[in-house]
Amino acid sequence: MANIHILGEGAIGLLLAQHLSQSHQITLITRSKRAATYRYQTASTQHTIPCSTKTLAELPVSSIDTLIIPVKAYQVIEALRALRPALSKNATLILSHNGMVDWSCELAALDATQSAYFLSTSIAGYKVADTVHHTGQGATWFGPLNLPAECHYQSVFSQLFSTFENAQTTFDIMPTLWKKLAVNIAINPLSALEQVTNGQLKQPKYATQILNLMNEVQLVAAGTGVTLALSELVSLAYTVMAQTANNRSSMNQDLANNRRTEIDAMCGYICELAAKQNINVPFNQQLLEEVNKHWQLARQ
Ligand code: KPL
Repeated sequence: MANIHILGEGAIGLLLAQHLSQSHQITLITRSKRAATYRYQTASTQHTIPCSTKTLAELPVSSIDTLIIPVKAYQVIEALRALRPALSKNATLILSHNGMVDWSCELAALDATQSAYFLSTSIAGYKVADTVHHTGQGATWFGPLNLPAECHYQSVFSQLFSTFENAQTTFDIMPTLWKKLAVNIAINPLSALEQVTNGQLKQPKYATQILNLMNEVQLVAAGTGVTLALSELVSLAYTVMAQTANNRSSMNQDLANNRRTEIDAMCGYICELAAKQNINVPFNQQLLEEVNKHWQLARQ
């Protein structure tokens, strides 16, 4: 039984906590000290998630053996910097976020004995107060991000995630991150702007826009040396829409609750790379602008 620390108390963090608590000890790292009882709910079951909590200030130096960071894309770098001193010499670090974030400097700063992995998951859920509602399984991929992780990723996966539904390992996680990016670009901004569930995006009226978005992702990915088939991206997006049909995407929930969105790490990332490659990406550009405009208006 490992002692696993999970940063934050977001929906994905709580879903991971629920799953991992079946065979491990879970500590949630929370922003402030409070005695909360976190609950897990599906259509047929509801129970308390067995876990303890600690704030960052309560974590001794070099005390964490396994750390999962399932936070928003715009929180990842700050989290890595804040938590690095708390990692033990042989720590296992697992990143899991939507969109693309350049964490290369932070990973390079890890000790040569500390392993870093990525968990890419389209498991779906949402949180109301301290209850996480599990609404869709999606698919999960796990792979190494640095040299020490390359030796151990299969055994870390068996220890932590092999009992996850639809979970697999991959040695080369980058194409997986691109595919997840594509899925999020197909689903999140449109579902947020239209205020529809993921499943409602299967309506024919959205098909051309989704195809054009996927085409732009494919072109930009190719410019970075990642070859992806357009048909695969489109069919993946529709598979995730079906697997998470009743779910409101994270961006849908963020925009509806006037919270900052991850659009910069999704369409914004595509626009940034496209500019460097001299490629036009009007469909990603339009969604980037619309979502940001929406959020700016909500903040006023
Ligand atoms: O990752 C997701 C999100 O909401 O951010 C999907 C896969 C779209 C599930 O809702």
